[in-house]
Amino acid sequence: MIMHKSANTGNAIYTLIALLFLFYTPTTQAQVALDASNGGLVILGYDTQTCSSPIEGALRYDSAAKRVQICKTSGGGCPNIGDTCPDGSIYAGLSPDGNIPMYTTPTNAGGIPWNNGNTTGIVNLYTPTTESTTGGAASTAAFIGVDSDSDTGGTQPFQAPEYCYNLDAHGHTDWYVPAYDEFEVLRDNYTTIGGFTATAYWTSTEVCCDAMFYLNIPSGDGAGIKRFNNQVRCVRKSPGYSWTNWSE
Ligand SMILES: [Ca+2]
Ligand SMILES: [Ca+2]
Repeated sequence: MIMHKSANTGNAIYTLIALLFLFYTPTTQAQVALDASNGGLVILGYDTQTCSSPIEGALRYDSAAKRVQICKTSGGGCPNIGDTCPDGSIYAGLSPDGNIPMYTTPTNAGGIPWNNGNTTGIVNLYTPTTESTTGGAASTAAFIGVDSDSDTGGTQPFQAPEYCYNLDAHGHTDWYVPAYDEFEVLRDNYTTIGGFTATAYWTSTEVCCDAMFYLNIPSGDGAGIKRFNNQVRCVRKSPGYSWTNWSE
């Protein structure tokens, strides 16, 4: 009898555990779509939901910051190359590394040396990141905080990459010097984008001989010695859609 009762108790516990699993639904991954039949679709999601054009207007709960966010276009209103976007930047075309929309400032930054203007103590990085012809953001960042003049005590800046890296314009701080292939996208439509002058522009693609590649408007290129003053035109990339805090 005692053995029999014990077996029954064990079965009851197993049944209870099974029921707990059956009714337990994790909430952190939940995605709920509510179809409002008279127009509009409301999508509710949690942290893992990706913001993209098919779900523009969707709401997401940011569980870490405990706030609701809305998926909306960040580059809307400027679909054609040369269009001025609502934030005041210019749509420049699709990036060569994945067709991501690129935006540029309406005007040049000015003539700036790549290094600190120094003729000696030239510093070269020569890494796959800085020699990339498509990864301007990473290449620009690689020069930030690095000493550009090994003959002078202390740390001297790389002026051109520092300018774009530190630029706070049109509500964005993720500007960089375009790499070779990225600047070619701008050059292909330089008259439509506007603001260019017929001269040499820095790219963030490092080349031999203590130099960075430059591209000329309207054509041509070369290896620009780092102390030269070349024009700079900062760019940034944005997929066009992002999660924005509900209150903003
Ligand atoms: Ca130094
Ligand atoms: Ca920055």
